Amino acid sequence: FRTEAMINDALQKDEFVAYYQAKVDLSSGEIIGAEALCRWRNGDNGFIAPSTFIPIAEETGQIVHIGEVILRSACTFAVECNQRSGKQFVVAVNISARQLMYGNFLATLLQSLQETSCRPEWISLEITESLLLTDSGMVIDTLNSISALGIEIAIDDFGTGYSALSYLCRFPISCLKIDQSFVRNMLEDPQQEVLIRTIIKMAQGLGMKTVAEGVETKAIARRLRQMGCELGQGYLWHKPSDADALLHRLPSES
Ligand code: G
Ligand code: G
Ligand code: MN
Ligand code: NA
Repeated sequence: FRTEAMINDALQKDEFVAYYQAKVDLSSGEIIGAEALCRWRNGDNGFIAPSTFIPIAEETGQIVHIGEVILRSACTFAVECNQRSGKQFVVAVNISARQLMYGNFLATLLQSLQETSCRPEWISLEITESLLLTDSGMVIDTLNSISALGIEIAIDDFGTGYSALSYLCRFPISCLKIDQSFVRNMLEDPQQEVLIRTIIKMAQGLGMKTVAEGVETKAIARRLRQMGCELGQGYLWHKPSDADALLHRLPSES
């Protein structure tokens, strides 16, 4: 299988890099964190988007190794951002089911934190609803251990999966990321707005935060803030960039 061999080759050549997209506090407009997004820097083909290789890497199990690279980069970046800004800055890492179920994820996580001197509170994890469908005791145990370390767990693309809402109470979830498909047309489509309003209400009732994804206009950001959404992410503020470009946008403490 050609792509599997190419991914192995890329792992060997260190071609997987983390890009970062800012997360913004909708009340203050400040950048308070970032999401790590994997990019494949391929010599012949330029940048290859995750949608083309992540699904394959999940099938082959190579996502475990790619994930380790991204997690390590995210920890290093979190330390740099916290040092520069002097305020808590949280870097979110996407974790797929395969990583949690087949890698020794907790050990990998602890090792990355330790070797980079990153505090657990500086990292958060984004998981998908489909992971919670597995309902395995092992997944719940691992997520509980991660949460006990002080690492927040968010549901990515919330509202687009198939799982029951009851999982929100069974797993240690502290944040819902509202999928960009709801956000994009919210000002033109009253029904989308109702969905967003309801997600925010539910999150508030359960003591969870909300992050809106795919925010591209000031009008949308303003409306989301009025609705009680805490955080936003989108091209309005920042397109995913390399670590240095985002680091230098942060106000420096000294
Ligand atoms: O940045 P971009 O829109 O290309 O990312 C598309 C999707 O790829 C993200 O929403 C996320 O679900 C997935 N993705 C990006 N980086 C990672 C990663 O490091 N690990 C995993 N498991 N998925 C990622
Ligand atoms: O983790 P997740 O699959 O949600 O990753 C978000 C994806 O959405 C990334 O690939 C990122 O490049 C993309 N993205 C982030 N902000 C915006 C935005 O404002 N508009 C659009 N169209 N895409 C965005
Ligand atoms: Mn994500
Ligand atoms: Na998402």
